[in-house]
Order: sequence, then C-alpha cells, then structure tokens
Amino acid sequence: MTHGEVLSKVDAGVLTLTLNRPDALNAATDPLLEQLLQGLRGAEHEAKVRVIVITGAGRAFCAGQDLQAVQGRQISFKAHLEKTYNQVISRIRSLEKPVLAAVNGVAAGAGFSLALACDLRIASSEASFVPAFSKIGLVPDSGMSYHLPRLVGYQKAFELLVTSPRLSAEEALALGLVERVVGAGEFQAAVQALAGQLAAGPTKAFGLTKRALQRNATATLAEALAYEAMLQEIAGRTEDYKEGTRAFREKRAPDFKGR
Ligand code: T3D
Repeated sequence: MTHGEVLSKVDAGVLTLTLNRPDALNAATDPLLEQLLQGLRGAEHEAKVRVIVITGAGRAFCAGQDLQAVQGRQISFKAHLEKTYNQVISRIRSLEKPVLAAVNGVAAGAGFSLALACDLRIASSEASFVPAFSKIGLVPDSGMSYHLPRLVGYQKAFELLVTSPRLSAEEALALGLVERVVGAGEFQAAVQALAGQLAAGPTKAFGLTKRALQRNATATLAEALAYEAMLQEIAGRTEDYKEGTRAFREKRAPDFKGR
C-alpha cells in the first residue's frame, strides 16, 4: 500500500515505511506524519508484520519539521506536537514489535528524534545526525530530551543540543547513538538481513522485552523482578516458547511463528 508521503511495503514479515519527500530531505509535513502514524497503527495488529523498518527515500532519512510548511501555520506549537510528532513517537515506543530505524542519510531535528525513538538504529556510512533545534531557536522535541541523555548522558546531550554539530555515522556509533554502521553499498542488504533476522524471531517475546525495558527503566529491583515474572508468565504460554524448547531438545533451529 502506498500513501504518497510515506511508502509502505510488507515483505516476509517486514513492514518498510519509507518517508518519501526526497526533494525536501523527507522533511515532515502533517500528511507525512499522519501517514507514518497510520502505518504504525496498522502494524500493531497485523500478524503478517513482525518488524517495522523506518527509512527515507533519496539521500536523507528525515530533516525534521518541514520549515516551509510552518509559514503562516495557525495551530500552536504545543497543539501541533501533541497532534502529530508525540503520537508517532508514543506509538513507536508502545508498539509491541521491533522498530528499526534504517538511517540512510541525514537525520535532523525531529528526524533525529524519530531515529532515537526506534528500538534499533542501523546507519549507512553516508548518514549524519544534526540536533538542529537550537539552530532555529527551538528546544528539543519528539522525545529528543528523553532519549538522547539516556544514550549519551546529560552533559554530552546538553553539549550536542546547544552546539548542534553534524555528527558523522562513525561519530554517532562512537557515542552509542546507532548500533551499527554499514558501508553505503552494503546498507540495503544489511538492513534486510537484520530486519529478516528480527522477523524470524519470537515476536511476542520481543514485544514483551520492549515493555520490560521501558517499564523497568524507572523501577526498583523489586518492581522489576515482579514485572519480569509477570511477563514471563505470558511469554511462557506462547507457541514460540513451545517451539523454542522443542527445537532445543531436537537440536535444530527454531521455526518461530510470532504467536
Ligand atoms: O511543531 C513544530 O513545528 C515544532 C517541531 C519541530 C521539529 C523540528 O524538527 S525543528 C528542526 C527542523 N529541521 C531543521 O532545522 C533542519 C534544517 N535543515 C538543515 O539544517 C539542513 O538542510 C540539513 C543539515 C538537514 C542537510 O543539509 P544539506 O547541506 O545536506 O542539505 P541542504 O542543501 O541544506 O537541503 C537540501 C534541500 O532540502 C534544500 O532545498 P532546495 O534549496 O534544494 O530547494 C533545503 O531547503 C531542503 N530542506 C532541508 N531541510 C528542510 C528542507 N526543507 C524544508 N524543511 C526542512 N527541515
């Protein structure tokens, strides 16, 4: 299915959502954000989708808010963020399937925030990362002030946000902002391989893992242990758990179905 500003394709368990405004470096308009949100919502209950990849068309991942589209805009910033970006970011975090950012090129402003909200980031060696917000007199949004300090610490986050450098993919890797950097020529194949590996995994357990990490980020040990035990009760009742243990006994690779 194709919406125009976000291209959508499902193949072998992988839903790829491609931000598709390459002439504007995939800068986000309201239709783009709405279409991205629709894609994420649709993925939630679609059994055929076991992993979601977000990427960009052309040479960019996403240059953040489209700064042409804000000219003469009537809506307040607060209302706009609540209606658009906050919905997308919250949906990525609550979606109980892995969401992978395939950062093919520059990620700036809320485009950088979008990448940070995903569960994993794989970057092309041609990717770059620009906080951008302070360059135009804004504060970090779309989860940037939440995710960035958790990855790099308060001081580094502050430095990045107020100086707004353009970080190369290798610099982002060194800072822990991405998990992998792959040469541009091998990027698509590497994204497919990683997404394919995740799509063949125990989807329910992955979703519950996501829930556990988020919930327990602010929990006491006692709360974390109790929550893990509760989630394991759910995971232990899945078909994939039965298959995983059967495959172990039979000394073969498991054939997980995501159920
Ligand atoms: O509700 C709210 O509005 C608040 C939400 C805010 C969220 C935010 O994301 S605020 C931050 C917005 N984003 C930016 O400030 C980034 C602006 N762009 C840049 O700094 C640079 O373009 C990049 C670092 C991303 C890339 O630089 P470079 O040199 O590789 O490309 P370029 O030549 O600057 O851009 C190429 C084209 O894309 C150019 O158009 P042209 O001249 O070829 O017709 C440029 O204007 C366009 N473009 C880039 N970013 C945006 C954009 N067009 C609209 N909006 C953009 N954000």
